[in-house]
Amino acid sequence: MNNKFYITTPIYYPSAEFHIGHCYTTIIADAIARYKRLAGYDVFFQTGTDEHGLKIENKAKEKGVTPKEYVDKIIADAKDLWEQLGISYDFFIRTTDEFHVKRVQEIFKKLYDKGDIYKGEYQGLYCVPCESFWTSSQLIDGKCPDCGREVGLVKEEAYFFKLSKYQQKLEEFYEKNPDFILPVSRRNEMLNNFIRPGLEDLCVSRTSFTWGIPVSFDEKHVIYVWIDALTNYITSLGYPDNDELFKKYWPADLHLVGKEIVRFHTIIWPAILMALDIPLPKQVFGHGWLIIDGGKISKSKGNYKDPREYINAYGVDAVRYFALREVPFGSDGNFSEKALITRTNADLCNILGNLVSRTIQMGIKYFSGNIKNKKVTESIDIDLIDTKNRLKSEVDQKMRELKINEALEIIFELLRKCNKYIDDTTPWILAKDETKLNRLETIIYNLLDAILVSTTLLQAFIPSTSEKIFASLNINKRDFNNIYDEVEVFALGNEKPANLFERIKED
Ligand code: ME8
Repeated sequence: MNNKFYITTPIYYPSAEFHIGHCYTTIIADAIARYKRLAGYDVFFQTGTDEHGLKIENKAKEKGVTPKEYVDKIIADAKDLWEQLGISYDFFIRTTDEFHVKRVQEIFKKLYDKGDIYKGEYQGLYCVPCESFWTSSQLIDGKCPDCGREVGLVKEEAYFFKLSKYQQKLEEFYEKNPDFILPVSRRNEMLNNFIRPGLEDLCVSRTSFTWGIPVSFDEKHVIYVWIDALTNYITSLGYPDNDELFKKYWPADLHLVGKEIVRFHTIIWPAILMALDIPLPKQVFGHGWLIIDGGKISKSKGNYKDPREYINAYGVDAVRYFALREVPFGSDGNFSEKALITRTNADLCNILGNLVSRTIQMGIKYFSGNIKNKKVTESIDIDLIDTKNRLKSEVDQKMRELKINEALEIIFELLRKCNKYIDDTTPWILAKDETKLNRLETIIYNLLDAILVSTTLLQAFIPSTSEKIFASLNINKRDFNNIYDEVEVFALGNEKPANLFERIKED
């Protein structure tokens, strides 16, 4: 059985410290990676940084340091952020890594030898902060459509990749692989707005800056961003000179990217791979943006806080949960501290935290922490038990469709039902009647059982909270293999559980 799963985030520009938008993609990739690991897959989860280019060269100059010194500092900071967020990446690639530099040069040479890269002259409108060339029709009011700044006319000798040659092959690939791009709307956009109108050859080298990977056979050229950056997904696996990991993990199962770089991942990247004669990734998911006050969170606009401030104030799982739950995956959504607080209070504190603490406290108070299923079942239990029994397969289905927020919604639906079940069965009244103790124990057992199944799933999304719940239940961590194994006796011990989430003041 081939049960590997290779998932990637974009490699981010370390031009400034990372913001909540970068956390968004990375948290989601992490949750998917963890989910697959719990399901028994051999997962390779990669993230990293895209370190070359004029923008970083300029930033370093401003600071009076070398580009490498400049990025090193930001990358150390990024790694600290990922650690604080519990990002379980298997590999962090830097485009300045020596192996990457060497392999990119080999790939470039391969494409050149094949005739898919040739020398020509480039002329275009260039936006320095975005490192993007634009055609005049793409400009908005004569300015860069991404950041709204001035663009300048640039003319230089350059190498080109024969993207036009792959137009038809790309169309055929899209036809045969309807799930290649998700959501479907982005697939249609790529086909109708870019591929069908015709693809132009792509400029893949520059002479206007030096902070990049030199073309090995023509050193005044540096390899321009897309061949340098996109190839990170294969150089990390050893391509082209070492095929051990490459054989094992390629093709990628899922490239997660923001919607603004879907085009690069679904047109340019597949064409490069076709030219190299290697298989295409199975899927590219283009997600929406977190927006602040109607605009994209942006390093150049500086309209954000360091994500660690949110982690310190509200806990890592509040931030993770918000990223995973708040916005339908694929759409744009609003980010604000207020929304983060509201979401944390409503779900993590009122539903999850409250349920776990009430249930465990009742278990301790009424049964000294030892709860067995006395099987005094009533009809009111059926819905709860059925929902719990269906939970895993329903969440699986949502995760297959990458409807991450809906996966969490279903888990929280069960937790909400548990809270209602407590209100409806009124354990505190049963506890006063000696003859009802077996019924009471069954109720607590059902609650603990539902919490256990939910927590097993929640590990992928909010791992540190899940760990605390396992500890309170006094049960070893489970994975999806044994998620429904029956617990004979819950032996909770006698310690009052720590509060999972404190209610945050909303003003
Ligand atoms: O594009 N909301 O790097 P980058 C959601 N180096 N996601 C956001 C976001 C927001 N407001 N802001 C950023 C690059 N992101 C290239 C990629 S890949 C071979 C090269 C996330 O630092 C989102 O995933 O600009 C987006 O695609 C990525 O960060 C862009 O990061």
